[in-house]
Amino acid sequence: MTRVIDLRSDTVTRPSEGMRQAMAAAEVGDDVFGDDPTVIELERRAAGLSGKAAALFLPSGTMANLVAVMSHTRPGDEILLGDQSHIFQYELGGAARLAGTMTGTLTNFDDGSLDPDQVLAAARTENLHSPGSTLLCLENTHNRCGGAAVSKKATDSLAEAAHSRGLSVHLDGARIFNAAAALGISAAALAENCDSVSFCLSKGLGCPVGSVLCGSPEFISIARRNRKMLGGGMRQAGILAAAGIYAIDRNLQRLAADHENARLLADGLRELGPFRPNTPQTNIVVADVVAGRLNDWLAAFEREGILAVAFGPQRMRLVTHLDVARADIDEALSRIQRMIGAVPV
Ligand code: TLP
Repeated sequence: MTRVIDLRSDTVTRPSEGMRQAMAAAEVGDDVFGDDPTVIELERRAAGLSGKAAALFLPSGTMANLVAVMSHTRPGDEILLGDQSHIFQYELGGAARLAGTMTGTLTNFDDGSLDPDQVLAAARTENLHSPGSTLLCLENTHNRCGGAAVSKKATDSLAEAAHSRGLSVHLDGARIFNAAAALGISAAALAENCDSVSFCLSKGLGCPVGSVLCGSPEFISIARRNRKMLGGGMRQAGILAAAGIYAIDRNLQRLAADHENARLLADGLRELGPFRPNTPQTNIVVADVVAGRLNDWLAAFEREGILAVAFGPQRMRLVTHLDVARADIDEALSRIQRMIGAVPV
């Protein structure tokens, strides 16, 4: 049987044998009572990695962002965010529906950043007629911008603009360690001027589940209440946190290999002709289909055991990760080469 090369997302990684053993052996308590030692240890490490004083373990990146928005704002406030951001595009409007905030979108540049002048122009002071803008949300790496790693300089100037108008700053750092690896800088430095940062354990780090939200102790104690309200209080969560600790110890250092594989994949796709891929900075390849129909290509990929997702009317996304080796990239490219001619263009 053809081996499936699953490039739909870095969320598809399966926990390794070592990770499963660490989970099975985890010491646990009841995290809602605050006495699960493994969760406490994961939160301590996450705080250290992000350069913040406290951290909170959550089931998903979506909940981490929602809890961050809820904890920084009051219902009726406006949050400013990029029009291509995950919070705006892919979180079912939770910021509006569940946090009661209004979204003010700013145009994302292709490099994933925003214009600090647009932040200054858009930030509103509450008055008899207008809501007040109280939060700016940033994203790094930027998913829809092809995994762009946003520089510290760009992040800092956006945070400075937001702070000058009294807004807090939340960084959706679902893949912040990919950004850190690509830029050769620590995640803590990237998030230094953001008031909170979240990151996912279940993407490039290879855990089955889990995200962490980091910030000041005061912010995290508000976030803990909001997590509980949303049903995200977990009990013997140390079993999941153990996977996170294992991933921080073993899988954080290898992300550059995924970036190298993404570059090889993009280079190979470009040479084949029907695709116009980005030049990936991290582990996300977005490729415009310039000959043939996207759905025909995706169906042909699937028949040949290559899984990718649609990312626009004529655009596909392919993501490299822990369970995809260099040899799989070569294999995927040779399978795609064999399809040329079979897919109508
Ligand atoms: N992104 C998923 C899909 O939802 C698109 C993916 O496959 O990339 N922030 C960013 C920047 C993300 O890319 C994601 C997941 C999240 C937050 C949400 O994380 P989860 O899936 O844990 O809720």
